[in-house]
Amino acid sequence: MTASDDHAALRDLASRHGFHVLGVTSAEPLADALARLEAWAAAGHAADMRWMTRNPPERATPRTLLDAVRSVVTLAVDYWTPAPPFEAEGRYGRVARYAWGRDYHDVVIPRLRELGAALLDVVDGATRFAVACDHSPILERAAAARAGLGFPGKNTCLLLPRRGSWVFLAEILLDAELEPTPPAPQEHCGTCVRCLDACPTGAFPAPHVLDARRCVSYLTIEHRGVLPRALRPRLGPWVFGCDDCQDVCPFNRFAPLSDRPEFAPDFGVGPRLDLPGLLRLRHDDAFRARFAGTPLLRPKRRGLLRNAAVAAANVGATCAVPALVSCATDDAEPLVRAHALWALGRLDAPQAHRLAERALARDDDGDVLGEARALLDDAP
Ligand code: B12
Ligand code: SF4
Ligand code: SF4
Repeated sequence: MTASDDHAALRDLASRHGFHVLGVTSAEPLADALARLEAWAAAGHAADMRWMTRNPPERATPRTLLDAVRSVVTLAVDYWTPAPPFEAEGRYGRVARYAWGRDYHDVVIPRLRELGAALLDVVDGATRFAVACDHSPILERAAAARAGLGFPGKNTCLLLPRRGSWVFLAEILLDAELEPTPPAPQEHCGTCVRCLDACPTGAFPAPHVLDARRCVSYLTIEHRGVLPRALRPRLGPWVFGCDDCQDVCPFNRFAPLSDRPEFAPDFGVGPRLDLPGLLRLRHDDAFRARFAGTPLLRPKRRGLLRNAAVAAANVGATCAVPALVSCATDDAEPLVRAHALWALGRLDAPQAHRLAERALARDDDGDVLGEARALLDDAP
C-alpha cells in the first residue's frame, strides 16, 4: 500500500480485525481540543480525575504515545446489544450498556495489537506502532472527530453518522504517513436538547460541557469517596455508570447490532444487578470472583457496594434491608457502613436510628459518624 493509500483497503483490514469504522488523521497536536480540555480542567469539571488534568498538552499530542508518529488511525467498535427495558422491580440496580458484557479493554486491545502488526505489513514505510483505548493519554473523541468518524454531541459523546454513540473508540499510531480521511458529512444536534434535559443530576453546565462532579457515571465508577448526600437520590437506579444522556439521543435510533458476542449480557453481568445479592458480597475475594473480566471491578467492592446501597434506597428495595443492616453493622469498609446507614434511613427509619446510635457509640470513622449524626439530626 502506498502513502497515497487506499482507505477502502484499510477499512477492509480493520473490519477483518473486528473494527467497524476507521478514519485517519495526522499526528498534529489537537489544538482546539487542548483549549477545551484546559478550560474544562480549570473549571474543576474533571473532579478528582487528576490524570486528566496533570498535563493537558500531553493528552493533545499524539507524540506522547509514539515519538516517531506520523499518522493516527482512529477506530470505532459497535457495542449496542438489545435488552428488555429496565425495570427495578423494587430490587434491581441498573448497569450502563458499555459494561453489560466482557470488559471492552480486554476485547479491544488485543485486536488493536493484531491490527497494528497487520498495518506494518501493508503500509509503506511503517516500522512501529502504538495502540490506545481509553486509558492512554490521548483525547480520543477529538482525534476521531478530526479523522471524520463523527461529531461531538451536546452530551459530549462522539456521534457517528448512521450509528450514534454506542461505540468504543480506539487508535493505532503509526510512524508512516497516511492520507487523512475526509471530514464526516456536516451533521449536528441542531435545536435538540434532549440529553441536557434528561440528565438526572444536571451535569451539563452548558451544551458540550460535562461537569464530572455531578455525573452519575463519574460518581459510580471513578469517584473513590463518599457520594455527595444531595445527589444520592438523583442517582436513581444506577449502580454502575449511566446512559440517560445517550438513551434519549435520536441519533442512537440507528445503532447497529454489535457483532461482537463478548459485549452481550451473556458474557458479563447484563443490564441489571440484584441489589440484596450485591450487598451480600462482604469479602473482596468473593467480589473479585463475581466480577472477574468485567468493568465492574474498577470501583472495587467498597465502591460498588456504596452504589448498591444508594440504588437500593432509590428503588425502594425493602428486600435489601437485612443485607443493609449487616453492611451497616460490621462491613470492613467505612464507605459501605456509611452508605448502608443512609439507605436504611430511607427504607427502615427506626432500625436506621438504632444503628446510628450504635455507630456513634462504637464506630471511629469520621464518615460513618457524620452519616449517623445526619440521620439522627434529620429524625422527626
Ligand atoms: C474522563 C472520561 C470520562 C469522564 C468524563 C467524561 C467527559 N465527557 O469528559 C466520565 C467518568 C464522566 C466518563 C463517562 C462516560 N464515558 Co468516558 N472517557 C473518559 C476519557 C478517559 C477522557 C475524556 C476526556 O478527555 N474528557 C475531557 C473533555 C474536555 O473532553 P471530551 O469530552 O473528550 O471532549 C472533546 C471533544 O468532544 C471536543 N469537543 C467537545 N465539545 C465540542 C464542541 C464543539 C462545537 C467542537 C467542535 C468540539 C467539541 O473537545 C473536547 C476536548 O478534547 C475517554 C477516553 C479518552 N482517552 O479520551 C473516555 C470516553 C470518552 N468515555 C466513553 C464512554 C463510553 C463513557 C460513558 C458512556 C460510560 C457510561 N455509560 O457510563 C460515559 C458518558 C458520559 C458523557 N456524557 O460523556 C467513550 C466515549 C465513546 C463516544 N462515543 O463518545 C470514551 C472515548 C472511551 C472509549 N475508548 O470508548 N468518561
Ligand atoms: S452520564 Fe448520566 S449523569 Fe452523566 S451527564 Fe450523562 S445523563 Fe448526566
Ligand atoms: S440528544 Fe440531541 S442534543 Fe443531545 S447529543 Fe443527541 S442529538 Fe445532540
